[in-house]
Amino acid sequence: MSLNNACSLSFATVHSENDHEDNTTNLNLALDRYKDMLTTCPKDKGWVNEDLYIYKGFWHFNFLWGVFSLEAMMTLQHTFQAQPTDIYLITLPKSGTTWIKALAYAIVNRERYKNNTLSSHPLLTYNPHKCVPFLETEFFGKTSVYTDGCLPRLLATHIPYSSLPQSILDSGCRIVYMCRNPKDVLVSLFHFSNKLRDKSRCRMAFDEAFEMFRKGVMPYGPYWDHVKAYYNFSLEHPNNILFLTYEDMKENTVNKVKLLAEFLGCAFTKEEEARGVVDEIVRLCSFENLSEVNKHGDFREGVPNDVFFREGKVGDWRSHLTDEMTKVLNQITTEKFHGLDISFEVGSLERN
Ligand code: PAP
Repeated sequence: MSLNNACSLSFATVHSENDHEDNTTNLNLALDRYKDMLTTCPKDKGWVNEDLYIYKGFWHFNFLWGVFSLEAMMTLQHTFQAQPTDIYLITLPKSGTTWIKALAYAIVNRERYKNNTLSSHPLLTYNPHKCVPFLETEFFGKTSVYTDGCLPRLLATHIPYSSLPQSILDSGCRIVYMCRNPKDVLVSLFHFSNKLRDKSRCRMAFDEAFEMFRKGVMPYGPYWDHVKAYYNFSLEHPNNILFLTYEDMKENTVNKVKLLAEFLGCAFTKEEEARGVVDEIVRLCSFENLSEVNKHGDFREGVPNDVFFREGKVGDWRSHLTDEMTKVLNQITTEKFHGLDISFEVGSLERN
């Protein structure tokens, strides 16, 4: 990969120029089914302001941030053309999305900003979510915003494995999956949701949040099914997908950042390491730095930049969950992850 061509805030058309007729037919059928489904499928009032709907066993927004996100996801399944050079950052919400976006963006674009990191790096001005768009919301429907034709395309998504556009799986592109201890995901989602709730909707109690999470009701959840499907995919395709945990990234940031760069095809050279480039990227993307940069302003209407930065710690669940709640979530995790080498103890993913 040539770092000189790395991508800055790059969007390109979602629709392939050679959209096949079959795809159009399949898409129309899927969208018809979707319209029927919306009237009958299980739905839940959700965590923030939007209802969640079940699609293929996972909970989804129908409408989010100005996009019909379920419809967008279905459309993407039939029309999106991944490229072998693409990089996809996949997470469940509250699992380290903002951080991994910042890190991947800084790594892939480091040549571009090497002379002005301290003053005008985009991450010192823009929320990482602006630098790396979400496939299903920010990217969908855009045709030429920020198009500068550079490669690789760096995109993020929360879409579950079973609904990922097939072209992403077939293209052989790189996927980074980051997951986090479910108990910390629950706590993070609880605070995030309460901050974003409309004034007309009262704050959610932690008991209520726990109950929803336990039942699997969270955007793009159930948590366990999302993680497990990508974990299994990573076992089958170890060269295409890097499976990371937030906990490991937190504990071994420098090593994991080097590993990430290597996986993304742009390993740090000895000379870069000696110049302190790795440390600089770690500092640039640190919670301390990014939370300061994003103290003010809005990511979009009703979504302040600072809502993506709260504590940035491992283990905050200890100050929220009762012993009984801990027992219940531990038990579900043990059962669901039985036979899988997934643990949120630091250093547990030795194969990485
Ligand atoms: P999203 O899916 O809505 O984008 P996401 O970024 O995955 O959210 O998760 C937010 C969590 O990551 C927050 O965790 P907390 O609520 O437990 O504090 C947030 O503080 C944390 N976070 C954001 N940026 C960073 C960072 N640079 N380093 C470490 N943690 C971070």
